[in-house]
Amino acid sequence: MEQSVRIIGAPTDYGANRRGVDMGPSAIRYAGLAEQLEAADVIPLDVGDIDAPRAEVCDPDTTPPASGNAKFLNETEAVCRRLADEVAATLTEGHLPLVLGGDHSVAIGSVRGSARDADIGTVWFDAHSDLNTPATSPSGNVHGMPLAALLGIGAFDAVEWANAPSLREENLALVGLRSVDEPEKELIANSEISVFTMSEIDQRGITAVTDDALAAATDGVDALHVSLDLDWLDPGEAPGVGTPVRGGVSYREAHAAMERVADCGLLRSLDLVEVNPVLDESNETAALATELAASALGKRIL
Ligand code: 6HN
Ligand code: MN
Ligand code: MN
Ligand code: MN
Repeated sequence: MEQSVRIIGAPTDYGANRRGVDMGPSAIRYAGLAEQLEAADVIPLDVGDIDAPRAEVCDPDTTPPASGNAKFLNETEAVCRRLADEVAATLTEGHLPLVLGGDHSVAIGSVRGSARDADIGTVWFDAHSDLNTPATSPSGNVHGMPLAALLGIGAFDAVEWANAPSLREENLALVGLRSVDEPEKELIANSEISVFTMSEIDQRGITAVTDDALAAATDGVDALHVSLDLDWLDPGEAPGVGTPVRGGVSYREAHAAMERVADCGLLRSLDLVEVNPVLDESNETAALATELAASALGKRIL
């Protein structure tokens, strides 16, 4: 039976300081997502976007956490709850959920939904480690915090909805890091999270590193969630992101990694996040996102 993939837009920018990432789902669809998925021999279905009120009509400071700073937490919670329900329902109906961000805070919802009826591991392809808590965040932007929420650690204890662990440290692997805040470094050093920096990719190659990340994430679990932040790639390849960091993976390395994801055979759910068409050049970052999704879902050159 052919795999069907349900596209779910999560048009948020609450978690990032940049207006424009809320237009990511439109940009990725416009870049030809459905055609790319067909080229991967999967059936694209589209449920449209999760309801997300515009940031201009919301108050960033409602219900701040007991300690620290986390902006738009009410709105982030509402969107992530809706998204988790949609992802879980999609899986129950036999489709693979493909979530289009929006900023990376939406992964709190997609991972929670994917983990509802299965024991999952996650590979996080990103320039950043996204392990801040409201207490450690330098920005107050929740897109820098989703992994802390999903692991149920730190000051998220004060925010009840965010503190429902959906992942275990030993089944979480981060690939492509090159921007890690000091408190995140400390957290990583005292954790069982598998971490692969750009330096390790330089030394060992993308295929070996990705295979190690997949092995760690899937050890002893049922299935795999992949979260792909487009700022994982070098800004020369993916300029349309809000927090670019030089020295990321190349076009071909990114495809090679996604091909390993497909080959592992355990992919259950996928995020494409942080595409910002306002900062992009001719929608090329959105187009790249569609291509990488196709590779992760099995598209091959021959
Ligand atoms: N992202 N570490 C920085 C912060 O504000 O916490 C940047 C986070 C970027 C998050 O790109 O998904
Ligand atoms: Mn991220
Ligand atoms: Mn990032
Ligand atoms: Mn385990």
